[in-house]
Amino acid sequence: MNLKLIRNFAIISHIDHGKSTLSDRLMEKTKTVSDREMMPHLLDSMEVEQAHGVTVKSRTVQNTYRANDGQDYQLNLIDTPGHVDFNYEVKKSLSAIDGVILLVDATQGVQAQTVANWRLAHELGLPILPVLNKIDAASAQIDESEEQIRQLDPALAERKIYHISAKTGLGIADLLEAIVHELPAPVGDENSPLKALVFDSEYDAFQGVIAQVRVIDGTLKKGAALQLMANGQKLLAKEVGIYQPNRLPVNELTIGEVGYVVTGIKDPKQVTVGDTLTSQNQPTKTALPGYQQSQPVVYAGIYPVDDYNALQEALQKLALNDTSLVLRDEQSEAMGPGFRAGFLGIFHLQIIKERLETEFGIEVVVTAPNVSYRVQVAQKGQDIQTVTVTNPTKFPDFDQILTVEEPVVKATIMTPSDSVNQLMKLADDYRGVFMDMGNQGDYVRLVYQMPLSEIAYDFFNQLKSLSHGYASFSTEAIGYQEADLVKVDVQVNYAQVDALAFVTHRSRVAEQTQQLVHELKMTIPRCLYPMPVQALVEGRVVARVDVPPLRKNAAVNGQARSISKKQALLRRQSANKRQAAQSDIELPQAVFNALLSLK
Ligand SMILES: Nc1nc2c(ncn2[C@@H]2O[C@H](COP(=O)(O)OP(=O)(O)OP(=O)(O)O)[C@@H](O)[C@H]2O)c(=O)[nH]1
Ligand SMILES: [Mg+2]
Repeated sequence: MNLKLIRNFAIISHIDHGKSTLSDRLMEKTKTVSDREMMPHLLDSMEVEQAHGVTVKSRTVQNTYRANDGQDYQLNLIDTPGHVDFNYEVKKSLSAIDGVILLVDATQGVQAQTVANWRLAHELGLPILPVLNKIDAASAQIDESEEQIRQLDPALAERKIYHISAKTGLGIADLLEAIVHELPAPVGDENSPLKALVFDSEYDAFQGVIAQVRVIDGTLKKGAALQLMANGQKLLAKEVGIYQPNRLPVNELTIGEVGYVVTGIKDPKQVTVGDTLTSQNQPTKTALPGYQQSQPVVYAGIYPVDDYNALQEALQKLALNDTSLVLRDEQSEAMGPGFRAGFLGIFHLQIIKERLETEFGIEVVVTAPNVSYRVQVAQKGQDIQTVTVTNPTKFPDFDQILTVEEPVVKATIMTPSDSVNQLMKLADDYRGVFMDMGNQGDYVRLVYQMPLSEIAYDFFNQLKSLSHGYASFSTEAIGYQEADLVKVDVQVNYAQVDALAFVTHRSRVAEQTQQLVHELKMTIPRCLYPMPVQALVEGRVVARVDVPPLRKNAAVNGQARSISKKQALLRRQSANKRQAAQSDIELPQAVFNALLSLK
């Protein structure tokens, strides 16, 4: 393929600004997909994506476009996710392309993830094609949105901003010409040894690991003997192909092209995303720089409801497909063997749980998520140590703790001016410290310093509901800060349940523990005897309720009995109790959901 006729680009934007709908139109106009096969959000093929109406994975599609100059261009597009929890997907995609379409919803204007994704592309020096979408909508504010785009990137000041409606197809023909003329062709050396970037991968039950690649130099031929440079893993290119958007085998991928290789490797751990693929006989000298591992934001325990091995296998395959998922083995007294997993946010956690269920048919219990803490501990006769804690059960004993630090972020909220007061109150409620405020077009920009643990859970939902969906929000880590945090232990029937422990701010303890024990009263499966549920902080019980028994308590049911009979009953009951304290308590997911709903 002539390099000059190839365009590799990604579509980036804030969530819901219409990337997947635009991809639909581009595939339709270039006849990559027939009318019969076409359906809205064709690239959001995962069940979880359809259920939530959001893109979770980047998808690559090769289209052929006959331009007005009469030539056939190969347009490799990547549709990326807009949700902040899947930002790592955007980062990976950007390393495989030569330019981006920056899509802005004209009814919303520039939003937090527009800025964040623009910055990613800008830092890589990628050419940017600005496009305004949804101009068919009655509430479209075309001039204001254009102004915001020009403010965001002064380099776009003189450039034409394309106006489209991804829904009706308006302006798509012009956009296709703009892609050909305004975005650059790839560069590379055809005669150099093969160098290809593995920018994503997936697991196929029959074919093993399938690597998504972008050929940088040389040619990738079917049947070639290849090797991965990071671990020296050798492989045979059993099949090479392109996405249209389903896999379509071809004989070779030439420089600048984007496609896939069936590696035949069965162990998902052998292939890392960001690695360089080269030829065994004639390897390239230098590897590509690879990716930085993403840093998890929240952690949670994942435990199988029945089969541990099936869960382990499924998680390894998922981690191959989603490299921002970080896994470690974990053993819980209450739940048995399982995993400690790190996620980029709560939505990410929810999606992984749902993918385990829909794609692998595995039911799991997920514990309440937490952030990581830095704890200074002093033990008798030992030096002061700082430990990082990502699991509340590993939180040091309170009498050894000197200080506890939690991660804090700089949170930037963009909101229409009529919601400012409510959002400032919201930020206060979530322990936010006001830093700055300013205007950006019609929007007000609020900057707060906030503990990560406060915003990781339902802050985003609250923000959306208070601003009727208009406010947006982005964060930037700024380090750790000391806070008065304590660990809350939970005992059910006098037995400590490690998987229910959590860490919280001391000022929240009274309210949260009351709420928790009452939630647990409703969710813990009942037994034949009353079971106390208690929350403890620093060894003291701070809240307690009894889970009522399935049958009546004979000793207190108001019947007239002799006192000695009552005493005999009570003795028997307390003997039951002691026996029960050692017995297993079943913990369904509902019990952990009670922890999640704490305010
Ligand atoms: N009126 C109008 N609605 C549009 C247009 N383009 C997209 N939409 C709607 O906007 C919503 C979001 O569109 P998507 O294509 O899923 O947005 P996205 O950017 O892919 O979203 P994420 O992948 O989750 O970030 C859908 O309900 C679309 O029907 C448009 O041009 N006009
Ligand atoms: Mg999408």
